[in-house]
Amino acid sequence: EGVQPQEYTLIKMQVKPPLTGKLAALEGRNVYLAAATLRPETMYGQTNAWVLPEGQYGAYEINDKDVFIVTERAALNLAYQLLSKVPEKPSCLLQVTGQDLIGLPLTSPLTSHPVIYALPMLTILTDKGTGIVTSVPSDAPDDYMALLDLKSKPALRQKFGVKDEWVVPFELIPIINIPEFGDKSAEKTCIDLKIKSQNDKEKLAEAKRLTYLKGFTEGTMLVGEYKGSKVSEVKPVIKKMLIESGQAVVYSE
Ligand code: A2H
Repeated sequence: EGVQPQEYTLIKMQVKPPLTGKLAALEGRNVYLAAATLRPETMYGQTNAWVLPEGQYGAYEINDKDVFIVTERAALNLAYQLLSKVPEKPSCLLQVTGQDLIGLPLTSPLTSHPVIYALPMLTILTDKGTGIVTSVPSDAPDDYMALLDLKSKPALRQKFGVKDEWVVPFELIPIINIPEFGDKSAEKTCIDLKIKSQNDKEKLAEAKRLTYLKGFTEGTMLVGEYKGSKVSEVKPVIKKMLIESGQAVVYSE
């Protein structure tokens, strides 16, 4: 835990109705996987969501209609932060594991894919953000390696019940150019550093260090309404647009 609070944007990834399986009890509500991100301007490049298979999550009532699936820890923080909008002890409508969420079809803001799927990531921390992560493999080294692991290892897909069609069609979407790193900075750094898997912690930290700051200071948008603009200039604008349009909320911890 840092001394300064970190402000995240929670992206509302809606579970596409009809709600089936364990989530059938929530039919009639708007149910979202709420993913914490520091890079709202990258949402054009989402290819999937990440959940921790053995993670414990709950479906929490945020208001009359909206239900967020997050860790209990995040639900308590959210309840405290949204005060008037949620009861102080958020009501948990349903408890689920990450494994229960794998394969859920989602609609998420800005991405060019009409539907994306919830998939397993083994390195998710349950004491950070909401325990749900949105995946932008073009620009996030962790996302690139976790998706490559699933694409290249049929046994891994089988272990978690991941169907090929939730993974195979989802190619990287070039969304930001960084002069030194090209249009898919995460892929380039993972290849350059010879990163083997999502568990290659030290090298992934180095890849993130290399791309994160440069993406912000030197990146240019390749897609969307702000195509051609600097990332540093449009990041706050895109964040504000997502929040004002009800597609995201602010979350601090
Ligand atoms: B970022 P920080 Cl394109 N466990 O979003 C592991 N990782 C988590 C997490 C958790 N519980 N909660 C959030 N994250 C990820 C986009 C992105 C992110 C891009 C590039 C870099 C990047 C798409 N994934 O983060 O430790 C989320 O991934 C690089 C650090 O609080 C979130 O932003 O600094 C970021 O880690 C927050 O990490």
